[in-house]
Amino acid sequence: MDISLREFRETTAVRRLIIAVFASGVSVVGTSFALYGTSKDFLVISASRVFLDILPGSIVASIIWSFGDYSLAVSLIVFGFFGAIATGTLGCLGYLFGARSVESRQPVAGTVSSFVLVSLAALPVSNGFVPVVVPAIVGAAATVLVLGHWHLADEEPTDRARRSLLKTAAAIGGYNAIAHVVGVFRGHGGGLPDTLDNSDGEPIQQALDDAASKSFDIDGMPGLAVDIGEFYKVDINPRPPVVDESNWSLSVTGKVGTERTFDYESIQERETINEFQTLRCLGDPVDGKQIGNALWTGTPLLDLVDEANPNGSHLVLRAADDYYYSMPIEMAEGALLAYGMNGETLPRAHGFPVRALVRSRWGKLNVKWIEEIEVVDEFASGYWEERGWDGMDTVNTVVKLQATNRLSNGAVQIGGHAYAGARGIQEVEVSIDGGETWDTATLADPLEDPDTWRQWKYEWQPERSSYDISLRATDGTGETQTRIRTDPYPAGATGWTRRELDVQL
Ligand SMILES: Nc1nc2c(c(=O)[nH]1)N[C@H]1C(S)=C(S)[C@@H](COP(=O)(O)O)O[C@H]1N2
Ligand SMILES: [Mo]
Repeated sequence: MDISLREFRETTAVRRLIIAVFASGVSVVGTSFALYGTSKDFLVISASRVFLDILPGSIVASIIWSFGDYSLAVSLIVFGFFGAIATGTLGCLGYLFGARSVESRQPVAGTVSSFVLVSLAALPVSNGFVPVVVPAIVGAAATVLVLGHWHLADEEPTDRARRSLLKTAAAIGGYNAIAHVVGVFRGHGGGLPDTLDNSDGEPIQQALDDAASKSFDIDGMPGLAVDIGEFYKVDINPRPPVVDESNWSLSVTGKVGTERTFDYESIQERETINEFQTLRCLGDPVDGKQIGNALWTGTPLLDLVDEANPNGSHLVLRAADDYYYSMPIEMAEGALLAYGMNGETLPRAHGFPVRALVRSRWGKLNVKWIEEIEVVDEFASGYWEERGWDGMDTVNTVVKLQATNRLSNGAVQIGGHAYAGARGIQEVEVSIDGGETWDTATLADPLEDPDTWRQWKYEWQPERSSYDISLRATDGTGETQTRIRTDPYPAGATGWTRRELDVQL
């Protein structure tokens, strides 16, 4: 009798502890989410960043590059779940430790100690002290609400005690549900202003129409201008930072005669350039999909720098998510500060309010959510360079095989885009017999802007049921791609594109 009563008390105690761990941890994470949305101050975001930073660069890259739109949400939930368990466990341990080390006022001592332990543990993975304070206070409050009557577990639990525990748990759950909704709302950042001035929208429409008319009509293949929804994204965070354009500004700092600051409106009032530019990620394999081309609306980047009278040799572009890249000033020749994409306000995922676009280089230099351009004396590295990547050169030549179709006349049709930065594409060659013989593909008319990809297609009547396809391009300088295949890490993928194609005869 005595033993079973003790067991009963112990299971109640364990249950209460589990509820307390969840209530405490979820309240920390939920409060942080409600306060900061998916900005870098959100503990789950800052912790995931610290976590990614201790992994080797190539692994970080593959994690980041495999974050599709859905895995982004999933990764947040997974990180959030484990974060809640960890902080909840610490919060409860802190409480018990505090409560047991004093004779009276145990709930007060427990709460304080819970707060202190959670704050200390969260500090190394948070973006400063401020983002920790309120979540840790709320977490400690949830902990004392559940554990505050801990001694109840030493007595026979009454129905009243059980009911009040359930009520407390429900209230904390309700609070966190609301916090979650607030966080989701903040994370989306609301709608974007319709700021792209379309009064001289003619050139934008003309350019998009021109791209559409030059594009081959091939099933399943993107046009020369990729739709915003289809455009690849690479982001070091699971969610893009939400930047409020009315508080945003871009400053030119460092080795300058006079520091300059530009707000969103003043950037748009400057000389306007509408220009296609292709982006390709340094981590994109030969057969990968991290490439796209869009019409960007913006203003020349170096004009802003010039107005500050620079007297250094390099620039460091810095962003709201602490991403940065430095480069020699000459490399930014022709670079844009873009606020429009395919005739729309630059989407948050692609850098709203303003991003940099640097010609002919790997995608990583096109700093999104840019906030500062610092003039310095020497190369000052960049986010991926710090992680072992090495790709400040112009892009490697690549051929993408993006569509394989069967036409109504029985022919096999293949097509895609080839890209070599501003070198341009002179020729794409196709081999359907594993590289024995080569034929030239048909090229679509090029876009007029320098750093853009080119469309190719090739058709033949099949006689076998299997084809070993190889593709290689020759850039505008007459250089044909090397056959040697290398991985993207560290300096960008090289080699010909190959694909086995089975055909129904
Ligand atoms: N601020 C910031 N800029 C950034 C990145 C980032 O994570 N943060 N990713 C870079 C990388 S690696 C690439 S390939 C391009 C991708 O641009 P997109 O997402 O618009 O396609 O943005 C670059 N600019
Ligand atoms: Mo990239």
